[in-house]
Amino acid sequence: MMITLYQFTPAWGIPNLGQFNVKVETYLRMTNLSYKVIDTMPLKGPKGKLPYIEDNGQKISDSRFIIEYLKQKYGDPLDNDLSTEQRAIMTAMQRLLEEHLYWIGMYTRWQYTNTNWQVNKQAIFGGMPPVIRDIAAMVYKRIIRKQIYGQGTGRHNSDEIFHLGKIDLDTLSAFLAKKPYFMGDKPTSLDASAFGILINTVRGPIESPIKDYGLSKNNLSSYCDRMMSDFFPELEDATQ
Ligand SMILES: N[C@@H](CCC(=O)N[C@@H](CS)C(=O)NCC(=O)O)C(=O)O
Repeated sequence: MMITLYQFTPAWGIPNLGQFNVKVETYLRMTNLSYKVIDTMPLKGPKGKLPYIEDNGQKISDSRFIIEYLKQKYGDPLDNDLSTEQRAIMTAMQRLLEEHLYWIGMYTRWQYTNTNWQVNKQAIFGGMPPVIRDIAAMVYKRIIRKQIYGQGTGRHNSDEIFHLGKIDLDTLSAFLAKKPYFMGDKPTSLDASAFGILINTVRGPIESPIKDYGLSKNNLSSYCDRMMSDFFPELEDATQ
């Protein structure tokens, strides 16, 4: 039986507007696992978030548990020869990407400018009938803004938020340095996570100082191109 990946309908010429959806789909492609995709919305998921997968009748939610499951069930060709120290660095980097830089992206989309909000709204809710779409978007916007505030990012002003985001990008750029992938010459699961967040930061139509800053980091920008041509060649032209 084939793995089913549940995620948002693709938009913006990038693999997905959901950073964690890109992460899991990239991981599936990196490990050559066969899968099919079903477009859906977060509320349908077992934990009210995307992505989730279904495999052999079992539903698994959260990209971290999904990847753990896939490693256990289908082997771990990407990370199995890494040292304990390398694994420690990967976990720390993953947390920087997924638990910090991610929220700056969320602020940028849902709160920073009305233009970004309209673009975001269209991508997420555009497939719904008009009145329902507007109500769902309004309700969801309040929920997400509360999340951004609850996490803490939403308590700062935009200059402060982007200042913190730039430190993340400096860190990622310095750590990547001249390597093709974050842990060296070969892709690892950290690249699935990094690509999910970075492609959503520097490509696509969401404009912000953090996008400009990411684009000014040549190694991060060419990293996105490299990952795109390695794992999503069918989309390569759309993002140039
Ligand atoms: N820790 C989760 C995060 C998943 C997540 O935040 N997904 C977003 C879309 S990419 C979502 O479904 N948000 C909807 C919500 O928070 O209501 C993971 O690694 O999968």
